[in-house]
Amino acid sequence: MDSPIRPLFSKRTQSIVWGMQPRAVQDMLDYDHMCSRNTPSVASMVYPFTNNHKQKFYWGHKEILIPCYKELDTAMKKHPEADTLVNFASLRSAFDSTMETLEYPQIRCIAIIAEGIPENKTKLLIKQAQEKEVVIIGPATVGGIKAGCFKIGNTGGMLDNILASKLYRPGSVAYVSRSGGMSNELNNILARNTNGVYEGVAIGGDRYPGSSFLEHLLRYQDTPEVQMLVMLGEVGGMEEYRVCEAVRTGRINKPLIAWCIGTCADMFTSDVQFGHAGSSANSVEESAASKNSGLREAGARVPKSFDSLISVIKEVYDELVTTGRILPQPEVEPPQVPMDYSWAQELGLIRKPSSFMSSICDERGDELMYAGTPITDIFSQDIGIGGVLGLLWFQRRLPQYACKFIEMCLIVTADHGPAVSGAHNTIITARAGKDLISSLVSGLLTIGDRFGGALDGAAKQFSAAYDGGLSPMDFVNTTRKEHKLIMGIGHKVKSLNNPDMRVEIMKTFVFKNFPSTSLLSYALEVEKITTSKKPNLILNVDGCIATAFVDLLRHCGAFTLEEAAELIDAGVLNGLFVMGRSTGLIGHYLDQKRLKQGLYRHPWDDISYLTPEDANFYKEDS
Ligand code: Q5B
Repeated sequence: MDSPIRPLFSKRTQSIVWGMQPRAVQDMLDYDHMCSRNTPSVASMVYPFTNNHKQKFYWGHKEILIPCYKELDTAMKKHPEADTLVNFASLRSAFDSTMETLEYPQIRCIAIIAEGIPENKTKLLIKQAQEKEVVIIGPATVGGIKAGCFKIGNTGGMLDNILASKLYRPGSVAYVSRSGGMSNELNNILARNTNGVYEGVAIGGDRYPGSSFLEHLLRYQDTPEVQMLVMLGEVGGMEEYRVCEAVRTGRINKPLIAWCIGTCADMFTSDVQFGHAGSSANSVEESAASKNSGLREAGARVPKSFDSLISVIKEVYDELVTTGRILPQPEVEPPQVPMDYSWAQELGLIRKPSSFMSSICDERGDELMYAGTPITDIFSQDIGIGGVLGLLWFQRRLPQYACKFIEMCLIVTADHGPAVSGAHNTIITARAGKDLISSLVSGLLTIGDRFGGALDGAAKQFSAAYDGGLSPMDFVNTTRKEHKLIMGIGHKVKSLNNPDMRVEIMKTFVFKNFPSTSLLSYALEVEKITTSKKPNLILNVDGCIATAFVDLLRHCGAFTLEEAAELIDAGVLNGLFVMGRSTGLIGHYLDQKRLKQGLYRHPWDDISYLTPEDANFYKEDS
């Protein structure tokens, strides 16, 4: 008599995983924990596109490091105890990596997950594996599972499924199927109607599977703990007839429940190709109906339809229990595997206060959203940069004239020549060899009460005066008495005689389009008084934009008066100048680079070098 076929897996089986598959490795380790294994079933990983390193995984509640090697050879030498290879290589590299693996005698089983490996290459693999007495599971498979011992990759699905199918401890039923999906179905059926799965293998959906139904059934036949066999065949191929022969001759004498899927193919007038590459009948013998008849005649228990498969399984199992061949064991709860935080959160089982809150932009979904508006709408509705600013700064869809006004603000503040504080700093920084961001920031840092950053102050001062009922004259007098400057008034070079065209353009637009211009009009009354004292004390670009913007916030209908006040308090108006002027400052940086300007040094003749005594004189004088 032949010696019995050795089991493929045990509780000590260790594997090498080919491919960067951290999720599958974690699944295998979680399964190990559930099965109370002492050693991880993954000894190492191999990934040619990396350097040798270690990766962190959970081992129950603890964390462990699993090595990942660039070369298969290193993995084999470092882990001589590993006898299984779980090959996640793509269809392009699965052949080469499997062939390479077959060179190592320590390997007894290779699971090939990839789908689409050319059939001629699979045939070569099979030939080589047979010569080396290596069992190949796959290609085009999820793999297999030996309950309580070892699981290949993603077999069995998620942990709750494995738990529900009681795959953490052995039952008495071993099965072989083609598809991973049907294996899951069998895991479930067997857990509900028998004492569960002992081992299950999905040989894969290709026309030439690396191992056959018969090979696995013979191993189950020779495994004393297995009392009952299940085979789920398919339309296509002749493999199932080899099983018929083994049943007929008595090589298989344990009860075998068998069903070939695809009987519906007979209802079609033409040949049908089902989902798997191998699931199409090229002759009557290859049809599911013919194979089911053959199996029935040989002595297998074949249901009338897939629907009655469950009742036949139950019937056979009950017979085995009644005759004492199977002694159902009391159930023992498996150790709990902690749930991953992200999964628990997705299931709504846990909650935690978030560290951040954000309400203007959401990039998580299919489409980027600005304040709830998808980016495609922003373009299809052509809301422009003014509209985008409205969404991101105010969370509002602003009326068109408001969007236009914002764009005009950005245009008029974009630049005002190289002499102003911001541009000057940017230029000096660029010439000192610094990068764009440093040069830009250096320019931006000059923006404040005196230069470009008078908008917020102007908005607050003018609003307070206007809302407090001060006449323009009283306002000017009060600020003078308080020794305060009026923000938004005055310019270094612009004056009544040299009007600032930017201000003229803005005023014209505002008076034409805004529903109310009360604060801007008030500011212009103030300007009449200040310019009567000095012609350069005009309502400057900051003051014009600021007062017009308050009018906009208060009267465009998108904000309450409180919201408008809150926005002004938050400093939104200086943001307009910052955003606009960034354009010019970047321009100055690029200009300096283009002009290849060297390090700047200020000329001595432009600096008054004072003695400390002179300085004190100035101090006392002021
Ligand atoms: N006096 C802008 O000063 C400037 C007065 C005032 C009452 C005032 C000054 C000022 C408020 C801040 C402001 C934005 C520093 C300006 C901008 C962007 C820019 C820049 C560009 C661009 C100009 C002379 C006399 C004194 C003062 C009195 C001056 N301002 N009184 N309220 N606001 N304004 N900043 O010419 O009696 O002789 O002692 O601080 O709005 O930054 O292009 O350059 O796009 O880049 O140096 O347009 O007005 O005048 O300080 O020597 O004062 O006028 O009290 O009176 P000046 P000062 P007195 S737009």
